[in-house]
Amino acid sequence: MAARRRTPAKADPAAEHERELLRTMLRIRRFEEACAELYSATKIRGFLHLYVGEEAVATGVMSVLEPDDAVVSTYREHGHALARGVPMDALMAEMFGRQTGCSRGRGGSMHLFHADTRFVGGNAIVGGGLPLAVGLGLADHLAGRPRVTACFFGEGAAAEGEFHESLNLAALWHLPVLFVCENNRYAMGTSLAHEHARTDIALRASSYGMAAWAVDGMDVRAVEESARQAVEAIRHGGGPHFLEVRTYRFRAHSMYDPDRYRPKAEVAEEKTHDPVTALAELMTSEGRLTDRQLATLEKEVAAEIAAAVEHAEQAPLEPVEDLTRFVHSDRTPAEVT
Ligand SMILES: Cc1ncc(C[n+]2csc(CCOP(=O)(O)OP(=O)(O)O)c2C)c(N)n1
Repeated sequence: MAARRRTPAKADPAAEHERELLRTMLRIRRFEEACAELYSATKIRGFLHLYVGEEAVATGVMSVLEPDDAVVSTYREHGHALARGVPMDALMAEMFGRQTGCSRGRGGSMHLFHADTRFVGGNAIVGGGLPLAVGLGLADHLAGRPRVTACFFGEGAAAEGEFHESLNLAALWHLPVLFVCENNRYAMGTSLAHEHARTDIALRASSYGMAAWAVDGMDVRAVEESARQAVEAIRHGGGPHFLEVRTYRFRAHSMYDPDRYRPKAEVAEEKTHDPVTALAELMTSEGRLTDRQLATLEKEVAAEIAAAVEHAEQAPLEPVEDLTRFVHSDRTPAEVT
């Protein structure tokens, strides 16, 4: 990061808010880096899809949601869960497959779930979350609840039938759903232009008659502003909205992927637009973040991650005799919603 100005930041709410955005992005970045290391150490097993480079998307969108809103996610979801407020201890324990994990160790990285924050879950099926979001939106619409469901998915999902069915019904029934397409330009090893006849995803969404636009996903303030506009409109009866958030993943698709399909120069160039560094540098240059504040932030995040790893290491596995528990819910639909 560039040399920092030494002027102390004044106490002002806007600066305070930006520091919280920075904290959220740093928590995601450092959590993901820790997961990569723990995966190499075989502490975390199974599939692991990291969100490094895309932090501004989850951070900007979650920032404008209310506690009663719902979030539907993908298999690249640690960042969504952290930004939504799922406790880090419960996330790391889930990575380790432990009983204190947010899905009791039964879901792992791709199936995080947390009822308290209405984090309705990750989904291993590309596009699988979109119909769920439409269902949640329909339930809220019919019950007259002023809630929004935010649905995250990659641009790869826009090539799936579920994408079109979901957008069509959401528009037809005027449902309170915010569709957030995280366009990182690659669906595994397949680039946008190899997969889509039209690469303008927002334009495609707008053909269903909903407001849809593209936003720079490396700029958390731009993402937040777009999400705020969209969510306010949805809450005031504006029907579904669609954000195509243009971003880039800095790491491979998953820990199994040798990442041979992207030119190294392209990856290097995209890394110069790092959303975390960009916000820190901007705040510093505008006098809203000091060296000391940034160092403290990093220290606090590192301590939180160390505590989460310690918690996960110590937490028990589910006993085998509990294997069939929770297979069927004993809660009524009214209790669940
Ligand atoms: C229905 C379905 N088809 C294929 C796959 C295999 N698959 C897993 S991830 C992925 C790429 C999806 O890319 P995108 O939606 O752009 O999200 P990203 O991984 O870039 O975040 C594919 C094809 C799957 N999980 N589900």
